Amino acid sequence: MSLYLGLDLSTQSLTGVAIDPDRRTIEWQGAVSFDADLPAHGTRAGVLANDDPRIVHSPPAMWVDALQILMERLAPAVDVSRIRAVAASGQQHGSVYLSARAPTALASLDPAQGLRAALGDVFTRATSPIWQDSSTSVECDEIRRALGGAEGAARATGSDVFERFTGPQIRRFYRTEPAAWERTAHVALVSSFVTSLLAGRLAPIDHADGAGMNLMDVATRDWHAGALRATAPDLARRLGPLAPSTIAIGPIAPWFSKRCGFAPDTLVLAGTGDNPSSLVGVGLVEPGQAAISLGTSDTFFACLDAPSIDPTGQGHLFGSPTGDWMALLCVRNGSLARERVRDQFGLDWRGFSEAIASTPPGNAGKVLLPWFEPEIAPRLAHPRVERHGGLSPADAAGHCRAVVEAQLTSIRLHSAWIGDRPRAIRTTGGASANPAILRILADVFDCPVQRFRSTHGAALGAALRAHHGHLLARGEKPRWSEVVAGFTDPEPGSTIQPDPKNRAAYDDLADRFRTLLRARPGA
Ligand code: ADP
Ligand code: XUL
Repeated sequence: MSLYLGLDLSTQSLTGVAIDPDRRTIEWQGAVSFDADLPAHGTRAGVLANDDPRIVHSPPAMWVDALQILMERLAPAVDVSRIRAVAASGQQHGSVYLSARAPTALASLDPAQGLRAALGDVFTRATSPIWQDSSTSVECDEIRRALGGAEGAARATGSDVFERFTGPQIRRFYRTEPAAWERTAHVALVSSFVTSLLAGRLAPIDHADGAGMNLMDVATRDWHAGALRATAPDLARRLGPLAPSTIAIGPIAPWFSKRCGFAPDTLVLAGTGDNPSSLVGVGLVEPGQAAISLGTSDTFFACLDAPSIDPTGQGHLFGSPTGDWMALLCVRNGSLARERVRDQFGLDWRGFSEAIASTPPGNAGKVLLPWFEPEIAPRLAHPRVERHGGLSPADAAGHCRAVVEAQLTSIRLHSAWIGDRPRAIRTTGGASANPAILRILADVFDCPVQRFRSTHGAALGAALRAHHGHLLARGEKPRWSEVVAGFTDPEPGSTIQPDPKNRAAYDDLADRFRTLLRARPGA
């Protein structure tokens, strides 16, 4: 009967998932690929080329176009009038800069026009820095100093100051383009921007995604006065208030009801980050379990009932949409590094998986350091690609295994602060469809790996949040465990058990990796 729609605006695509909670079914899944469906915007893997490899931006106008296309694909496939609520998630940290015209433009989107034309020119910055950007080291140093060093920054905002986080990105914009900053009346995150389009009004940034900005005080869940001061003048006004992830923003904008057939009272919920949304989408609504998302970035995360920060300064504390906390480790060289190795040897995913299967666990000692781009965890300002243990440049199968073993071993080492070795790891993201990768994951972590019906954990999480928020708005007291039940149960018979015979090989690899990480690059 009632349907709920979840959207995820990620690095390379916009995905939608529509669910029927009564039947516990996924009624529709669809995606708009930025490169393939919107070639006019000129992105590769969702981002714009730049002469400076540290600068990674995407055009927000492309995201507006993607939303229209997704709706055009949804409308003939699903009875849109049955959708009771919509929620969105977005790649974290990326920022959208809007003029003072934005509230009026959002409130008066003309259904006779395409969404981008209806919105008009509301951007004070034509491109949005996204999470892959690493151009703000100077700004990071300044903000870190103002917050009392790396530990002070992490205690205040949940993370040391990171290049991709929104605060340093805002500071760089304010410094390098002061006139455009002056014209900027509103700064949105990707998640709050999509939500603003859906609701036809400026939507607040939620506590979960807000924790990825180096601007939110994790103790009070309000803006941190010292961080605001260290970032840019008059920032609080431009950011607007923070809000819990569960609040309703209002009914869907008439552009969507008139043009796509949504009921005018379809509720729009607050947006959140893709990782917090995935936490719900894989069912981590109670503390004590862990998950990995193998998407454009690889992220390892867990739900916490109390805030905790990484003493090594490489991990993050974000909010969970449930109101709990989330510990997260983010690896930039995820899917794109695997694709790079795959393409280097002219393989497809099947060939890549067969190559892995043809090599022994531990790769007979062959190791690849796979950081083709600057890395987030471990924190590396420059790429670092090295072959060790006799891995020859022409060894295709050795490289396929080595890139995955290196990524997952590195995640094992850098996620140790999150807690004991997990009892099971839930998986999501595009590469979680690959059993060869999941087998290595189970062995590296020496724990069972669980798979799900959908690899779109963030979009599914958004749909589940839409259902939860709709029940709340009706005055009910929904329990998260009941909202996710039936959607986030691992696929029966799909669990991959670790092979105890491989334990020693991966303990050895972890030791070797630790030593290589301590060594000077290239030594
Ligand atoms: P995002 O983080 O942008 O939402 P996705 O979760 O959609 O990304 O994952 C996209 C990535 O999934 C692609 O870049 C691709 O490398 C990877 N992928 C898709 N299918 C497979 C597969 N069978 N094996 C390994 N990786 C895959
Ligand atoms: C998390 C991070 C990425 C983005 C893109 O800190 O930077 O995972 O959210 O998915």
